[in-house]
Amino acid sequence: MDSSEPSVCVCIPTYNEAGTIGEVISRIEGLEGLRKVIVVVDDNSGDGTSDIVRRLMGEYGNIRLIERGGKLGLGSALIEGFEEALSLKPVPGYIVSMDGDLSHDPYEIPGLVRSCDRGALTIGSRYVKGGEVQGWTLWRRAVSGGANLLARYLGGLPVRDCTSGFRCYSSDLVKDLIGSVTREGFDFQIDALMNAVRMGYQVREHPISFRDREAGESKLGLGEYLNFLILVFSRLRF
Ligand SMILES: Nc1nc2c(ncn2[C@@H]2O[C@H](COP(=O)(O)OP(=O)(O)OP(=O)(O)O)[C@@H](O)[C@H]2O)c(=O)[nH]1
Ligand SMILES: [Mg+2]
Repeated sequence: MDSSEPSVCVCIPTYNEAGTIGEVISRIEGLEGLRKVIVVVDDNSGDGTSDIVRRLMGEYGNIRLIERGGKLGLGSALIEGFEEALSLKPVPGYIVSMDGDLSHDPYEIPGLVRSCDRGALTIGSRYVKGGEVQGWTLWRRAVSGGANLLARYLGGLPVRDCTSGFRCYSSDLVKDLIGSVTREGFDFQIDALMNAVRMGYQVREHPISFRDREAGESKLGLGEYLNFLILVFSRLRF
């Protein structure tokens, strides 16, 4: 192992991602030029997601699995993953968050990490030049586009893809976020971004190609949309 390579902890929240989590982990393990630890935070998935992760733990020595009793929310899973990342010795320089459904391609992690070298947070962005979304219906595009317009203009965020969950954080920023982020669902992404900007951390965007999930089901329900609206309107910036 080359100690001059950047060290990264990849945090993956999972809820019923048995169809894809194995491939996500294998692709991460295949990445070269990074020292890697993978933390999966699984909320008692009924489809055997954690069994797949446990089997891979026997194959690779760098995987940790946090198992929680029930579905407690994407944001709270990420916070637990981040706490685990910060407890590693030595603490990794970078912490990546990503979905376990292959919408985020692990091959894009090195690009995100390189970009984060020049800031504290790099967002894997679908809405900057070179970024794209594959496979979404017009409705899904409109919802995502609308949410990002609201977050950008009402929330005052200087970012095109505020809702992306594919991100690379410096671990210094994560230490500060753990004490300040309060949202436990999908609105965690906006809350974390708002806090990073408010604390003066530099945020960059790096283009990614996002693919609609091919297996499993979306966990993004009506309640998550409502929580998003409440958060954006509660922190209006004109
Ligand atoms: N541990 C945990 N993981 C969750 C929870 N909710 C969602 N996830 C995971 O968070 C990631 C993002 O959720 P998705 O359902 O893919 O949400 P999305 O990417 O906005 O929507 P689709 O890709 O269209 O399904 C996936 O890996 C989910 O399995 C939760 O309550 N707990
Ligand atoms: Mg997804």
